[in-house]
Amino acid sequence: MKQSIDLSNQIKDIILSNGFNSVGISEADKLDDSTFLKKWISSDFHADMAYMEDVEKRSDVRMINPKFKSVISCTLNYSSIDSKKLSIKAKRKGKGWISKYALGDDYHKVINKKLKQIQLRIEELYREKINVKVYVDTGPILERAYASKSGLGWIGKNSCLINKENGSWSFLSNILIDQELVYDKPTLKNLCGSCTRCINACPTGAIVDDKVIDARKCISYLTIENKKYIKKDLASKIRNNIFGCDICQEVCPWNKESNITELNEFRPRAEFVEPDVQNLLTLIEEDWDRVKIKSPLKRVKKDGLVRNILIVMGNLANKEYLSTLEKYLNSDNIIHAMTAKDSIERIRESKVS
Ligand code: B12
Ligand code: SF4
Ligand code: SF4
Repeated sequence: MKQSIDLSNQIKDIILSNGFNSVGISEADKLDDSTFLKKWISSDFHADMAYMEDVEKRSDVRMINPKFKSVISCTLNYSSIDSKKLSIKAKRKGKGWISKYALGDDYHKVINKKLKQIQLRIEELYREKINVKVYVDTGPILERAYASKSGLGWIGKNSCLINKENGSWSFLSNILIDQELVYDKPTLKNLCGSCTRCINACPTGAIVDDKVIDARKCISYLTIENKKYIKKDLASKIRNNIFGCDICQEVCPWNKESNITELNEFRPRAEFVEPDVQNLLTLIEEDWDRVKIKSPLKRVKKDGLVRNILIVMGNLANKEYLSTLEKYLNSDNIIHAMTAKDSIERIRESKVS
């Protein structure tokens, strides 16, 4: 037991010394949350993210490898701008919004690199060869549920993992290991209380129940994962969100005083902070090969971003955008042409939410 305590503490020290904000350890067994995931899938809330359907694997890491005994969950703060900067304020100034998590370098690469270094150091702690696997949104793991189980926070009504000290602006990642460690106590206290700010603020009504998101309505899904045409009604509710959506976290009282990350890689690129949508469109059309380097924005591809900016132009209801939108009416890209037509109508009618 003593050895296990020492090793658990040494592993935690390694992780924290690599810049992570918190770390917790839980036993690798079946998560109670599998019932919620099952229900979520059967309600079609996962839209066309078919990879989510492997419920058994996502709720029990031993399905990845039966040898795994411990799940080490880590959080890393990504908030890189003043917490007073909000998407809603940017909209009032006629500006667009790119989610805070996407302002710097792609977190998958940044965190994976850190985790690989940590993996080497953990392996060095053991005399015999051990099995270690690292994940940051890169495998079938219910990351929020494991993080909560290892005491790193509670799952809020907006379904995000919230920590008393750091709020919810943090990425989650996991290290699976075939060694028994000392397990932390789960976070049992949910500090949302009677608050419903996130539910009330969601422009599309995507938070359909406590902790339940209908991805088909979620702006984050619509602007990142979905590459299709977005119908006019739904598009008009996307507000000024060009990539992802921060609204249900911006309104959360636990994020009021969030710390700014010290990580260089997450430093915001000036062109993405409260962007002028016309300038951003020009940048993406003319300089995409440079813009996409290391950026999470490349997930939606150039065509997806252009579609999103055309939607936002319509939502900002600025008549100055009409001439730009008219140029897209004859675009070979049918989604751009349809989106531009809708946005022109919206600006002319000025019916925006
Ligand atoms: C698919 C996915 C999405 C989808 C679906 C979101 C969703 N809420 O399910 C979309 C594209 C919409 C999305 C959006 C975002 N995502 Co996302 N996403 C994921 C991914 C890949 C899987 C999530 C998942 O399994 N969803 C299925 C649902 C059922 O599971 P869950 O969200 O974990 O919810 C659990 C609880 O709510 C609980 N539960 C459900 N119902 C009930 C009811 C009761 C009574 C109880 C007790 C519990 C309970 O059970 C669920 C399973 O454990 C994870 C990475 C990962 N591998 O986990 C990242 C992840 C969740 N996303 C993340 C982020 C940052 C975002 C965005 C903030 C990005 C943005 N700014 O646009 C938004 C936030 C939107 C939101 N409010 O959730 C982070 C969250 C970090 C955090 N602190 O919570 C993760 C963990 C990625 C990472 N590695 O950091 N995402
Ligand atoms: S990310 Fe935006 S659209 Fe999705 S649930 Fe939160 S507020 Fe609603
Ligand atoms: S806004 Fe309120 S209800 Fe929503 S997650 Fe934050 S504390 Fe919980």
